[in-house]
Amino acid sequence: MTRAVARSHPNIALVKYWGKQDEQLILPAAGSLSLTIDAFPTTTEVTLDSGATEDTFSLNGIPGAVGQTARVSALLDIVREAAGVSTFAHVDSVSEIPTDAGLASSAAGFSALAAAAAAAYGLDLDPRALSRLARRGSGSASRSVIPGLAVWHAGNDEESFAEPVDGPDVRMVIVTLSTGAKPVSSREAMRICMLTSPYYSAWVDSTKWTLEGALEACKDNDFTRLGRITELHANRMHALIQSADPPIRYLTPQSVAVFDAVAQLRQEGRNCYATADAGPNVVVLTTPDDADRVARHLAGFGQTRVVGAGLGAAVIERGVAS
Ligand code: 2P0
Repeated sequence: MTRAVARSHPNIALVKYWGKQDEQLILPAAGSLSLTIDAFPTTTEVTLDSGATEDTFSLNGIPGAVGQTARVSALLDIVREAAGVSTFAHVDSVSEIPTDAGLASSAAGFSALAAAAAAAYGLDLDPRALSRLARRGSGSASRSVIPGLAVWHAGNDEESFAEPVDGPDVRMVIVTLSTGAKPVSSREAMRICMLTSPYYSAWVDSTKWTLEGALEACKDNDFTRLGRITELHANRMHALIQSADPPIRYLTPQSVAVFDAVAQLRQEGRNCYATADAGPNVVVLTTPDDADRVARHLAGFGQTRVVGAGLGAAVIERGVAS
């Protein structure tokens, strides 16, 4: 039985992905920019089993829920079709990230799965093709294939992949306020925003030029501009989310308090800007010089962890299972 093991890390978006132009192919309505981080990896083993009558999936040793397993199986179907192989597989993942805490667990999960499945089924994919494959599992997973800063392009199926971006050396302080499950999944919340918010088209249009500004800031090595854009874009995404009907709110009073504390730290001369994904936790973009001080200052709000740029998805073992 052929097997492969791959590891991948989560990414945190500086310019957010929130909305699709094609739900089937997972094509984003606009491009986005993220940092793949060097913490909370997911390690996934894919083992082909010629005797199996269906795919199986476990996460941290626990059999996946029906919906989770179906999403894993759907990605394996794409790989099987490309490889011309019909064998089912066992997929076993170990995630060091708190699932559904709003820390993009699906990005590390589906990029590790894409890399391991491609290797196990014998597909030789370059990073661009691997990013496109990971995208089919979860949009943000396209970016976790890439190390460090990555831009994920909007476009058609061929054009929509992530690739590396040069930019300033940054750190992030992850402020974990809650590890509980979020009230509405990102996928569902994006759909509700698209269908009901009067601001949705303005969000998509403005994200296009926000991304252009962020890429210019990266090119110019301009941390301050990149940071300002990061915080602005997070605030705009959460404003959009709160404008949906029924409204969705991921940020808690605690999250808002961290945003205020970050603004206060800036007034005191620290280089730091806040962002938050589909959950209450806050991530602070900062510089190598300021990271420890920012983390110390925010420790009263929750658990803090300083992270930097991490590796992209990689196969770490391959072979024949016993
Ligand atoms: C991002 N998020 O850019 C944004 C910000 C959450 C908030 O990408 O439907 O789990 O699987 O493509 O990838 C979460 O979206 O959604 C996400 P699907 P995904 O990081």
